[in-house]
Amino acid sequence: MKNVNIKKIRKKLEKTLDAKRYEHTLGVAYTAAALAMCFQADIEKAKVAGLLHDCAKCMSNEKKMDICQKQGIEITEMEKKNPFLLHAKVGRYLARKQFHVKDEDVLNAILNHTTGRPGMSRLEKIIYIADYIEPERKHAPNLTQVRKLAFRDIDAALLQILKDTLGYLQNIDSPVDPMTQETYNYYVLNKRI
Ligand code: DGI
Ligand code: FE
Ligand code: FE
Repeated sequence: MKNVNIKKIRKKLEKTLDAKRYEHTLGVAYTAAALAMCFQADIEKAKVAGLLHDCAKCMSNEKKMDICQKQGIEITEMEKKNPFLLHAKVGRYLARKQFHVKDEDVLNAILNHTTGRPGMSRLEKIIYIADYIEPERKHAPNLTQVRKLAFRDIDAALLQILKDTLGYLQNIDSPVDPMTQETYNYYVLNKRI
């Protein structure tokens, strides 16, 4: 990837993210790289997308909303009520503007890492899954099985994570973003796409 210096990205993130988020970020980057090796995806893109997926996570809600307003990024009703969801959209924006990422697949992987989307690319699936299974994650249901499954059957792992995420959100009575529901519905019907 041209214009992208992984070391520089890491240094910058170490300054802007809190310690816990930075550790999570490194975990996602090397888990994504391992998944890319396993499924013959671009390892460098996996690392960059993994590093940058949460680059807007430690920004205040006000700042995220402000960036969206100034940049003409649409804020949905769901995002207005749950502004943390915006870290994906704002993350994509920062990846392009501050980290000079031009690759659309990497930018999409950042944009869709929280809710997923119907018809995800290989790289988008890798980041979505790596975010869920990276070594620092401790509390997700079925984590041991999903970690093993991810390296054997990426699509089965994706569906399991979507299912467990919806179950978790229902359990804690948290509103479900229409995109999260749509993604699940899509992959239940299209198990191997
Ligand atoms: O940023 P991270 O914590 O690393 O991971 P993430 O961006 O995937 O966010 C994880 C949280 O997002 C997890 O607790 C599940 C939640 N989430 C995913 N889809 C939805 C959602 N939360 C709400 N309220 N609605 C959703 O549709
Ligand atoms: Fe995130
Ligand atoms: Fe994350």
